[in-house]
Amino acid sequence: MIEEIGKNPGNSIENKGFIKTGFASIIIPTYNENDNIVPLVERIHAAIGDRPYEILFVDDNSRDGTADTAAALVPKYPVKVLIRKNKRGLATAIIDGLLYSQGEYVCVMDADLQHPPEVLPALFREMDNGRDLVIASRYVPGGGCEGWKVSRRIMSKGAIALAHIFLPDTRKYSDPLSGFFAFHRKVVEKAQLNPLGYKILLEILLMGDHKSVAEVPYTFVTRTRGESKLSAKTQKEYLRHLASLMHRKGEDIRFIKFLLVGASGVVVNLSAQFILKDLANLTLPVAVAAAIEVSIISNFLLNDKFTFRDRLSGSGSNFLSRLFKFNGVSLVGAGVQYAITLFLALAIGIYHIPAALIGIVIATMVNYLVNNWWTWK
Ligand SMILES: Nc1nc2c(ncn2[C@@H]2O[C@H](COP(=O)(O)OP(=O)(O)OP(=O)(O)O)[C@@H](O)[C@H]2O)c(=O)[nH]1
Ligand SMILES: [Mg+2]
Repeated sequence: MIEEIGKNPGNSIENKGFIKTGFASIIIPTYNENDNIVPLVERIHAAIGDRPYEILFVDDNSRDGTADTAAALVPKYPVKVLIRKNKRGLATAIIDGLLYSQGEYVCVMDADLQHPPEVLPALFREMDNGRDLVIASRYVPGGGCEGWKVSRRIMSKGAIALAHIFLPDTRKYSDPLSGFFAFHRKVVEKAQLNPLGYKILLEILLMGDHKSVAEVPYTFVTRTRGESKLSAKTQKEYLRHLASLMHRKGEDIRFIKFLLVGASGVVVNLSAQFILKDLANLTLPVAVAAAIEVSIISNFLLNDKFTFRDRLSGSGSNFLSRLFKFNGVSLVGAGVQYAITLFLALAIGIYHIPAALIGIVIATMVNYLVNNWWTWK
């Protein structure tokens, strides 16, 4: 009744059995959730209606009897219990659940009733309407978080903002970090999933193959039984997961390209200044200003053709509007560099060369982030 599962090297999702059409597999990771199991299964059963389904608990060897409580429900409900003896984390528990599940449709939710099972019909309705991934979202109109302190709200919104900034493909979704979602199995069939920590949806959104995604609102309610497993480690894992996804999506290479273009701009700037001042005999103020503009335009053209080429379709903006935006951002960047350099040198007393270097680094980051977010959105 309880199946012990070993290590899954490479996070394989090649299924162990026969896939049933129209069938829903609800995968629930558990760690010390004993008191939540019975009400959770009863509420899922009541909410799901006529749809054939199974519930897979993937338990990381809880010490409070979670697996036994779940196994005791097997005679009455379509429940499977998988145990992993060495605790290996939430996201990989979902992957292991996938491996042993049989449904064409897969739903992921927490065990602690913070994800109300009564939302399941809305998720499956969207799936029936042809969506291949449906997110239960806290941040679309009608959704919310019950009883969260300001600090938890800031953490949640901050984590989403990081994803939106550094992984631009997530910008379409208001809750890419939700732990409650449903998807068609084909979305992940060929995906190379390598998640870390909690945010399996982020991994599926970025590495899966989906064409139509919907968000339906829900309210994340307060946990009434059991304890939260969120910790500082979870937050660090999230940052490492972000970095790993940035690498796999080529976002780190994009930043390196932007730096290379910036370096080429220095050469263009100095060459143009030499030509305009020494060969064309313009006055110095005119030559300096014109050379700066020439390098901004050259940087723009290179970034447009090289760094952000993949963003040109569907960005909604035309060439001239991107050029104006890039010009504006470059001038703001120069202002940032100017202000930081003077502040560090005059107010803090740092020698002006390292002060300028810090100014350049910060201004480059600002330029990159704003252009990434706005010019080539
Ligand atoms: N298998 C497995 N499940 C886990 C692990 N850590 C957490 N879970 C389960 O994942 C779900 C979410 O964990 P929670 O601690 O509730 O995290 P949260 O909902 O983001 O945080 P809270 O609002 O504080 O409860 C629950 O069903 C947990 O039992 C783990 O290491 N392994
Ligand atoms: Mg929880």
